[in-house]
Amino acid sequence: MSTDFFNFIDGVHRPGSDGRTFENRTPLDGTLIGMVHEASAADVDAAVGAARAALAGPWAGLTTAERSDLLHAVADEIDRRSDEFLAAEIADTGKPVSIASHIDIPRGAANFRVFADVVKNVPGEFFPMPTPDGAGALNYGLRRPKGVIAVVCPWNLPLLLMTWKVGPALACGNAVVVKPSEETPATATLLGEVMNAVGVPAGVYNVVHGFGPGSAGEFLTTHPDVDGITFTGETRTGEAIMAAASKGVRSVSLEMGGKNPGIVFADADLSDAVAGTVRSAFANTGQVCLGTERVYVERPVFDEFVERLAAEATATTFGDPFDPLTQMGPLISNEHREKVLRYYRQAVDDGATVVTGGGVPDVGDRYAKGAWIEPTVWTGLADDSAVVTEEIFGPCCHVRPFDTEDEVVALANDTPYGLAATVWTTDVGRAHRVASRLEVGLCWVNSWFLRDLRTAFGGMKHSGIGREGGVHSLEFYTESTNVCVKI
Ligand code: NAD
Ligand code: 6OD
Repeated sequence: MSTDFFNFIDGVHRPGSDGRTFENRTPLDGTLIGMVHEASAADVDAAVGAARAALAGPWAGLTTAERSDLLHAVADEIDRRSDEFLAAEIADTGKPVSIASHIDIPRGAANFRVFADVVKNVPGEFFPMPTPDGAGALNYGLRRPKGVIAVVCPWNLPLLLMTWKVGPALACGNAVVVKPSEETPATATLLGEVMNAVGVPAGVYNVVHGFGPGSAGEFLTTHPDVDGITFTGETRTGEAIMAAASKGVRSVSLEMGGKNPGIVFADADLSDAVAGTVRSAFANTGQVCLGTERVYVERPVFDEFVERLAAEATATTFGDPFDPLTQMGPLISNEHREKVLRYYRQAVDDGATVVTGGGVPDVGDRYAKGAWIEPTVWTGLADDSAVVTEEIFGPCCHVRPFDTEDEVVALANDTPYGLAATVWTTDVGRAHRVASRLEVGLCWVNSWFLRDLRTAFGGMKHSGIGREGGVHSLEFYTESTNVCVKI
């Protein structure tokens, strides 16, 4: 059965005004899921107009507590319809239920709950008189919603990453226009039904479908009535969006690519380090911006680590996404698989030892047309090989030995990216010392993807601009006014 994926504008699911559609196929086996209705420039204009009008309507009249209650209702409704969200996400991405039911869908709900609570508990800024130089004045800060927020999303964790932005945006009183990835239109569309069901006013949440340049992505990010653009995706796309945002001086929040290091010291609990690296390199078929594609292992445990990591990778189970024992789904598309396989070939050309993987698994006739790929471990590449320096976004990592702490910090930082790192050690002093020297926005010690949604999330260097999470999200989703009262 095929489904239509409509735009969601002013509380109504609608086809595109010029009748254009494109196919949505599942990467599991290439079957058609349904047709996506592409938004025209006029549709994007209508969505932005609906968002602007909502800011002047009943939405603006809600107290923070009332808005917070509505967002809790959104979260509860996602939970109530979690089977539908699960089915939609699995069809779009092919990811196994073991991931989608533990990570994607529960986080979709949690992203509303956390920010609904955060905005009720933000302390305001207040400086009593006198000022430090003796003036008779008291100062306090006001915060107001930024306005119409464009939310441009990738395909790897569609509901999770969209709601990570929509949750705080709405909690702060903004209205949003979401542009989901063309690869994963389903859960953003379904969320429109949830918004209507719980009574979020029309126009507060809008969805426009389409592509980037010459399509909904460009129409939205160049629209003059958008006040801020929050984007997650590739660094090159972020650069284009930043350029678009400069016209009209709109602010941007950018969460982009990474080439994240994992560092394993010889004193680490090796079982934990192996299990953690299996997750950080291969979870979601390696399509996680925080994933580890470069692993540095202290020489005394290098051979054992590589052997144990490769054994885990070789034992990976593929297949039916609804089987709870399936560990790995396909990549998002055959086109993306071709890109990842180019790196697999490049590794061989550059002289890598392919410890395991390197190709396409046999998943049987049922899934023969899907975008399946083997988890892959390499050793022996030069530090300047493209495989070691460029983001691949597949289930693969290069493992390299190191001898000293200074050496590994220099290797880890030798990248234009600065998103995340993972350090495995039982030496507490070393853990803190190394974490403080790594040029990343997020550093995990003896864990990976352990998330507290109140903390600052984002990257430095080419990995992004700004931080989201907890009160940090308020920096982007609100404007502040300082009131100075002369006494
Ligand atoms: P992408 O940049 O190709 O696309 C992301 C979104 O931008 C899509 O909705 C796309 O249609 C839209 N888009 C593309 N060109 C545009 C343009 N010129 N103007 C406006 N919109 C445009 O990214 P992707 O392939 O969907 O996702 C994978 C990338 O995302 C990887 O690089 C990954 O590291 C990154 N990512 C980063 C984070 C993070 O939090 N830092 C999280 C997830 C993914
Ligand atoms: O956990 C999050 O909040 C988050 N933004 C995760 C990003 C994962 C990237 O693929």
